[in-house]
Amino acid sequence: MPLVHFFETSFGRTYERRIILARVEDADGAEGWGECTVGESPSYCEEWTDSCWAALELVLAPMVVGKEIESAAKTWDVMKPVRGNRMAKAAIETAIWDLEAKKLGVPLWKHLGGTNREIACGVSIGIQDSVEQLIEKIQTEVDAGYQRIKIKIAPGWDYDVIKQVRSQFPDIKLMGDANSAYTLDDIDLLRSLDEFDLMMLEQPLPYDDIIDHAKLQREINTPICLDEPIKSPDDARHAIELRSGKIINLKNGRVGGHSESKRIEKICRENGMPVWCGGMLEAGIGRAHNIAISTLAGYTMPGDVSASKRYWHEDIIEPEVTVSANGTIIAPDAPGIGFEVKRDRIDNSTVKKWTI
Ligand code: OSB
Ligand code: MG
Repeated sequence: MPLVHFFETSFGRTYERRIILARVEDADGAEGWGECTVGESPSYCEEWTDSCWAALELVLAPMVVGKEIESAAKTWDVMKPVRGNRMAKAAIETAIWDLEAKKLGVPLWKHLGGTNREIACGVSIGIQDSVEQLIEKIQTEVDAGYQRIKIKIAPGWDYDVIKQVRSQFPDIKLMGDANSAYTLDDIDLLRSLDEFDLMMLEQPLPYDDIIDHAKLQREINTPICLDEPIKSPDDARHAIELRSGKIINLKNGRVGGHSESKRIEKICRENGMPVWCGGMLEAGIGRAHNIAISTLAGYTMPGDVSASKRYWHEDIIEPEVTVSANGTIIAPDAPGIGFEVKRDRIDNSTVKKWTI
């Protein structure tokens, strides 16, 4: 699926997405849908589209299909013998949650334990060809009502860019996401960003680090938000104990699905660590799952969950995800993910299909 506009991070540009969807069916013929939120190359994390396809086809689907699973919440345990591969696991795991909620006739957000039906939304804006373009894009999103603006940063697209953005938009909730583009050697530059009153600085240091982030957090005032390194409840606990940051961007795919997100949300809520739901340029099914999980009480900050039309000319769900004028999304009340899956739209874009 081609993106409406390319998305550039410190690790590169994405023009179109190759997305794996998982459809599960139980013995009664009930169905559920999940989306593998992995990237096309192993640059955000070790997993990528083709590693997930292999993991799903050769290991995970054969492990789950035909099993009696007491509840969706137990799916994680069935796949536990497999290490890592969390984004692949999440495709199946979230599909089974959708199936279970549909069978029970309840909206997924309620079934997951959500309490806050109207979720707060922010946007993530990639690196642009010019600062003028970036400022134009920010203006569009501020006008649309989004509650906070995240801009991608990287060496050469940091201090001066943020300075210009800040002077144009002195009062918005603004943050930067470096996707691991810096090291502790850049501490002076990272400290200099303190003057812009950023809501947070997301993942400045290496993707697997929580030690140097703790050192950095002691040296700067801007709250650090961790993304890439938090893959499990233990990772979240360790980051809290080490004070590696003050906020967590909690991505369903990165942690292996809804059950693990729920466990991390609980640990963070009990320890006063705010979380928000991150995005991976999802199509509608992944987006719908993000909306559902964002309704949990610990998700106290605006997430990267935004309208379908920012990404797609035509999404794969109906209705498409829309955002209110105050930058919120209301979780749907229909059973399961609460959106219709557009089978024709999916079939027309499908290049490979495998059934077990
Ligand atoms: O680091 O949050 C990130 C997209 C792809 C990979 C990593 C990230 C992102 C985003 C986009 O920031 C969030 C979205 O709008 O889906
Ligand atoms: Mg990030």
